[in-house]
Amino acid sequence: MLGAGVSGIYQIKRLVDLGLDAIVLEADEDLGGTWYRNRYPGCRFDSESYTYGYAFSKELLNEWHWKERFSSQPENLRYLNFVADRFDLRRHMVFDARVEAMRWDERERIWQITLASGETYTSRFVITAIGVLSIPVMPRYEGLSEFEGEAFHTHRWPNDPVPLEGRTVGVIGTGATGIQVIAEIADKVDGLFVFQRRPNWSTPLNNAPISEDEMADIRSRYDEIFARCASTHGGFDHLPERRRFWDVTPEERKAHWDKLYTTPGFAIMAANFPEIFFDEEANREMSEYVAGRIRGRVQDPVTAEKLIPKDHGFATQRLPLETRYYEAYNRDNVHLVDLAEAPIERFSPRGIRTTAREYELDLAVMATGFDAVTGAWDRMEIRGAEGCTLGEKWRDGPRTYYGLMTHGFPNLLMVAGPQSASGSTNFPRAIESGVDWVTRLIEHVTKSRITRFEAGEGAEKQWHEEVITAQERMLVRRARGWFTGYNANVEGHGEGTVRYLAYWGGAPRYKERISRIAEEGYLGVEME
Ligand code: NA7
Repeated sequence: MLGAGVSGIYQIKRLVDLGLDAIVLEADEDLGGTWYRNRYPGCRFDSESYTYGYAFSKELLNEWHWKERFSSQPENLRYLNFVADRFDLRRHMVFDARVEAMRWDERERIWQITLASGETYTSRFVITAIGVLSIPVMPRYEGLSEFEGEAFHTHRWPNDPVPLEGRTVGVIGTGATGIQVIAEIADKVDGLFVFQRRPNWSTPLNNAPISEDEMADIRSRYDEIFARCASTHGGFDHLPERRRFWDVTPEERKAHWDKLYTTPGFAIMAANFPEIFFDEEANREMSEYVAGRIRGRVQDPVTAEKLIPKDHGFATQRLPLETRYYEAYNRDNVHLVDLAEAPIERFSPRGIRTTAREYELDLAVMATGFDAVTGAWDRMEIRGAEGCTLGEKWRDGPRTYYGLMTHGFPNLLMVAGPQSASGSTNFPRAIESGVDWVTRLIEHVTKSRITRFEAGEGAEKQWHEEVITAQERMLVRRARGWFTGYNANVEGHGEGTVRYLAYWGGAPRYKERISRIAEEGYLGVEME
C-alpha cells in the first residue's frame, strides 16, 4: 500500500484484519497525510468532526471525544495517531519511503516498486491511498530564491512554531487554505498583505466547542448520523431543501438562506435548494444574497466589491468556510492587494513587487494550492501491462473505472482515486465506502486464487462518459478551480484545460453502483 493518511490508515486496518501480508509505504516521516502536513494556523475540518471521524468501530466512536464541531489540525493529527495506536497499525507502516517508480511484471504477475532511496519491494497487489491534495504547487514567480525573508507553502508550514508577532506577512492565494490562514493570523501579525488574484465565495463555518453532554448525545445518535450522511448527495449530516426553488417566493428563499448562513458547516450547500447547482438564474440569486452578506461585513465598500467574485457563481468552485474572514479586512493592519489591478512581477530581496509597488515582507506564505487529484500519480513513473506509463495514459486527464482501478494497470487499486466520489463529497465517508469495496475485492481474489485482475477497457470508457455527463450537468463545469483540474502553475493544466477529476452524481448513487459491481461478480473487471 502507498500512503498512511486518512484512507491508508483504515485500508491497512482492513488488510491486517484479513490476515494478509501487507505494509504501507509512506513518503513522510510519520502518519497522517493531509493532517500531518498542513500545520498552518487556522487549519481545521469543515466537515462536522463527528462525520469526519471513522465509522467502522463502535469502540472507537465511544472512546473519542471531539472537542469542537470543526476540529483543528493538531487535534485531527492526534486522532489519527490515536486510531493507529488503538489498532496497533504503526508496525505495518514504513516511513520516509517515497515511491518513485512501479513496474508491472507480466510474467510473475507482480508489481516491482522502487523507492527514492533506491530500496525495492515486490507485491502482487498495490493499493494507492496517496490523497487528492497532497502535491503542493508554488507560484511561478522569479526571484523567490533572492527573497531574504522566510517563505514557504502552507502545506510545508514548519513543525517548529513560526513567530508572527511584530512581523509583516504576505499571503498569496485566497482559496480554502488562504481564507483559513488569513482570518487566523490577522490579529497576531504586525502587518498582513493579502495578494488576491481572484476572490472566492465564502460563508461562515459557525464553529463551536462540543461539551461532554453534547458529545454523549452525538455518541447516542452515531447510527442515525452516519445513515443520514449515507443518504445525502454530498455525504453530509444535512438534509437537502425539499421545496423547489421556483415554487417559493424570493422572501421565502431569503428566509431560508438567512437560516443557512448561521447554520454550521456545509449546510449552506447541502441544505440549499438543489437548483442553485444547475440553474444559472437560481445560482445568480443565491450569489447576490451572499454578496449582500459580504457588503454587510466589510466596512470599506471598495474592498467589499473586490472580495465579491464576479467570474463564477456561488459554490461552483470549492466553497471555503470562514471564521471572521471578512472582518479581518476591517483591521488597520490588513491590506487587500488586488492582483487583477496590479499583478505580481517578481519576488525581490525585500518582498514582493507588483506592477504598482514593492511590498516589504518578513514572511511570504504561499496558499497557492495543489496539483489536484492526479498530482501524486504524476510524480511516480508507473509502467503498466502495455508498456506505457500512467502519466502518458492520463496526459489529457484521468480515465478510471469508478476511481478504483485503471485499464492497462493490473492488480492496482486506488482509494479516493480520480473519478470516484471522494473529492466531490464528504471525504472520509466516501473513503470508507472505497476501502470497504477494495477490501472485498482483495478478499475475493485472494480466496479464489486469482492472480491478475484489470478493469476492462469498455467498462472504463462507459464510466468515463458517465463522469463527463454528471459534471456537464452542473454549473461547476465552468469554474476555473481545482475541481475541474484548472491550475496555471502546473504545466499543461492551465488555460483551456477541462479535466474530469471527480464524479458529481452524488455519494449514494456512487456507493450503490460500486456495490452492485461487487454483487454481480465484479462486472467490468477481467480476472484470471
Ligand atoms: P486552491 O483552492 O487551489 O486556491 C489556491 C489559491 O491560490 C487561489 O486563490 C489561486 O488564485 C491562488 N493562486 C495560485 N497561484 C497563484 C499565483 N501564481 N499568484 C497569485 N495567486 C495564486 O487551494 P487551497 O489550498 O486554498 O485549497 C485546496 C483545498 O484544500 C481546499 O479545496 C480544501 O479541500 C482543502 P486563482 O483562483 O487561481 O486565481
